Amino acid sequence: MATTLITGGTVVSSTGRAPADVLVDGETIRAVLEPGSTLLGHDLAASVDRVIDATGRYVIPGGIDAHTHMQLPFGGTFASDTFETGTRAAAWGGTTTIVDFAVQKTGERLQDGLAAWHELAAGECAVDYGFHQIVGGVDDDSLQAMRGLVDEGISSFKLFMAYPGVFYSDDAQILKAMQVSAETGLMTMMHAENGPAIDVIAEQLVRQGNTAPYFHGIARAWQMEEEATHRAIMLANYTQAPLYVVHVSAKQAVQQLAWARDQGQQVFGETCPQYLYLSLEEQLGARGSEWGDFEGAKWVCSTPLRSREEGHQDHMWQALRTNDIQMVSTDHCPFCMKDQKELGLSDFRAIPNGIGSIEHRMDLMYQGVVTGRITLERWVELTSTTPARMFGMHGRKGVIQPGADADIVLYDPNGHTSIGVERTHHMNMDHSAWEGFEIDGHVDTVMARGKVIVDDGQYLGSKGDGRFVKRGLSQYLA
Ligand code: DUC
Ligand code: ZN
Ligand code: ZN
Repeated sequence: MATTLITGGTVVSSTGRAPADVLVDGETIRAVLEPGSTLLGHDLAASVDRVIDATGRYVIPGGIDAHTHMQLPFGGTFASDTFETGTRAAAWGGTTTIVDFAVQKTGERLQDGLAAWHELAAGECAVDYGFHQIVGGVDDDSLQAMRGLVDEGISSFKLFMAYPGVFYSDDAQILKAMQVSAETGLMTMMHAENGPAIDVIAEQLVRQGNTAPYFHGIARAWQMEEEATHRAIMLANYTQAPLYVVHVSAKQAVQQLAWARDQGQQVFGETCPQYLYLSLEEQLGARGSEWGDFEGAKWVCSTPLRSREEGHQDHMWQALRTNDIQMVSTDHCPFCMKDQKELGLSDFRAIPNGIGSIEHRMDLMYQGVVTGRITLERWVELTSTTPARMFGMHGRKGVIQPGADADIVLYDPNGHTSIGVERTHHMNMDHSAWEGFEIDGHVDTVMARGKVIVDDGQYLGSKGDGRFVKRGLSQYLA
């Protein structure tokens, strides 16, 4: 097995930073050494197969994006990134593990949905991948099948309180699924929005002629997220299920999570870069020369972008600092404007919901370090260490320590990244939701299980490098 010494860099973990050399042996990390250490010999550099000079760079554990939707069937079409294109874009952006959502549609057997997802991903991925299970039809069969998920290496499942007729579960179904969650240790992941009420509001808006993307944000009011978050918390409280609320965007929903955590409940929250940077006014309400007021369709996702005037974005950054929100994923669910978002030209309800961000999460969150919103260590914690721990991969992923997979990113704080479709863009989309964003840092080198797959602006990996990760139960639970 080839050995590599990464020398001269600053190793950053969730708890600190220090100059250190990292010795990689094959696919794993063998040692983290003080510079100049003779513990493993007097001239280690001369005895390894390759030396990587990391001078001036941060050496961090590869990013873990625990919320992606490759090829998701949604809104009459499919998310435009395949496992091949989406994971390659992830690699370019310093993400070395994803956790995607296997889909059980209503009326389908859960095991069949999972098998289909394995088939889509196997041999296609540039980086390692795991699955959560979407349970789109809670019934006796699927409740039984859920009990077998942990043995399959799938320790979490997602329910939807939104999208009636598609993925929606009612309270009775949620209660039953949460009872299985409490019994097995499976993490319940919740899309917390009151879907039936949202559908009524949306219908009324469209009837009044309010059909533009902006009204997607109006229909999915923060009250619908707060209420659903509270309901999910109470059902979890009753059943004693561990609860992880996905893509939190409303400050009132954060307050619900903080309240439940203060009561000692095992409740967690995730937000996404779009809820930290983008807004109802600036993006959903955008007008462009090509698309007019349909420009906002680029940012139609659910939960929706929120009003900056109401202060949701600032509150979300604060929640990241105070640990009221524990981690940042992307909810990567890309759709092109042409032929996909366009489906909703005359009615925002028909715009496929989703934004593509998998390539930019590490950079966008690093910019939070530059602007003083979070510390360097918190950046690593939010984007890698906590996702690993939350979803049963800690020790193997999310840390630079002996025995862990050698998933390592060299990040240059003196580099620069200009985001845009004509510049850094490897996602399979005809636009970027992040066009024009400037980042004061750069992903220089990406190593995935010991193989350098991105270096100095070149992609060196190949499809099939990524393997399925069998996950254990959450290591965040008491
Ligand atoms: N939200 C999105 O924006 N897209 C896919 C599913 C979801 O919950
Ligand atoms: Zn969702
Ligand atoms: Zn999602």
